[in-house]
Amino acid sequence: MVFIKKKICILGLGYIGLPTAAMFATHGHHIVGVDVSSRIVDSLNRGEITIEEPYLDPMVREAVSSGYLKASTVPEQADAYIIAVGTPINGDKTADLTAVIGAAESIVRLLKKGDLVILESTCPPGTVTDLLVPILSKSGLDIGTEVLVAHCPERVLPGRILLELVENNKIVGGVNSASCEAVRDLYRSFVKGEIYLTDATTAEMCKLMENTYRDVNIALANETAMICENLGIDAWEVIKLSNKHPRVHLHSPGPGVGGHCLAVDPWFIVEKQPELSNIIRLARETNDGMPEHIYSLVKKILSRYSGIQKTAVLGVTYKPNIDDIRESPIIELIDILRKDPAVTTAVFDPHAKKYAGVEPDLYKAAEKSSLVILAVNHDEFSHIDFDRLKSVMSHANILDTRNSMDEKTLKEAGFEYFLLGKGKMTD
Ligand code: SAJ
Repeated sequence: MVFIKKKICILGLGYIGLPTAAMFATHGHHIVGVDVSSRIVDSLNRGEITIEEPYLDPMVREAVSSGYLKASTVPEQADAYIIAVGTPINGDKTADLTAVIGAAESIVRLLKKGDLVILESTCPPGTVTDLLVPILSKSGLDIGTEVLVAHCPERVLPGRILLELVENNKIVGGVNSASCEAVRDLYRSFVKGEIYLTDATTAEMCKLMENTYRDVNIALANETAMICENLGIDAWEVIKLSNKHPRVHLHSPGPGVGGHCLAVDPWFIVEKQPELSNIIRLARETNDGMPEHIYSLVKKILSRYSGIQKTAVLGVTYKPNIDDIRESPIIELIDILRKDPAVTTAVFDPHAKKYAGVEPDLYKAAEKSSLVILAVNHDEFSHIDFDRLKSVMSHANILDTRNSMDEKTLKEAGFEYFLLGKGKMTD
């Protein structure tokens, strides 16, 4: 297949827009990356990136220095427009589509016959037909014949974005089959996975259901953890053995679900179908309750000592080895701990540069503490010097919320080891 090189305007240079821009640019398309933040635009034009993602840095540098990728705060006329702006959640758990509306409106005057408009941002079902198409129609062009439109949800995992952009299967939900085919041909320039064609609302719902499926399963794992704690058994053993069944795949419990995807997307379904979304809502609430549950474990462990006790939280990001702190349940946990006058809390995270108040060093954070809480299983935390750690702590207790530490090693080093989901924490 011969790929026709296009000029593509990518609106939104965040976790999805920037890697997508770099990918298209290194496959011979001319890319104008657009962001409302002049800080992001200026650093990109210098070939520098503002997010942490494996392999992204050299790819962006190559794309910028070759002249195929440039950034701007205003969109330019192009053959295709990809909207990859954020869709945050409002306080009432509805989708905030302000950035999608802004991006769509900013390209209306640029549209011409034959252009493609692709929405990658995750949106409530019906957004393309009820919101995007009416805005684009203001161009006076016929949507579906003169301008081709599709929802093409991003499905890549932070930490593996560049790999998954290429390898993952993709869903293209067009307003008609001409839109589906044109958008498929564009993504074929780098996507090696299957590309499935469907309608826009189905594509929107697929994206939301994928993350909802995971969120509901994690809620089930978290509920299992709390039940097993009360039963005095080990949830991790229950999960490991249950997963020996060929049709069972229990997920892992943890201190909650973070990130801009799982913690947000299920609400976009609840928003549209509140009366039918009971399991989805309950799963969200269960996962949102995990920081409070971890706090209750902390209190049990610390109740053995009198006076104000210090805790040290290891990790702030929403998952390991990335710098993303969006919707991180650990921030919620730290806030809960800091509201307790009987507890002081220090924090260490080698990745979370955007979180204020992080100690520069793990052992400094743990100084005079009675409990270290392993909140995120960053690779760095698998090389802790436990003898040194114990020597700086007031009481050698560790609460592992990820099942990522070796109980035997810790016990040999003189620690009391507590694990989320395992047995009764203390008598
Ligand atoms: N988590 C658990 N237990 C588990 C798995 C995850 O507590 O068994 C927690 C993690 O600690 C984290 C959260 O869930 O806080 C989400 O992490 P994740 O790795 O499951 O997913 P995300 O949010 O980084 O990326 C998801 C992915 N969706 C699916 O796997 C269905 C990704 O493919 C999507 O592209 C992305 O959302 C997105 O952008 O929507």
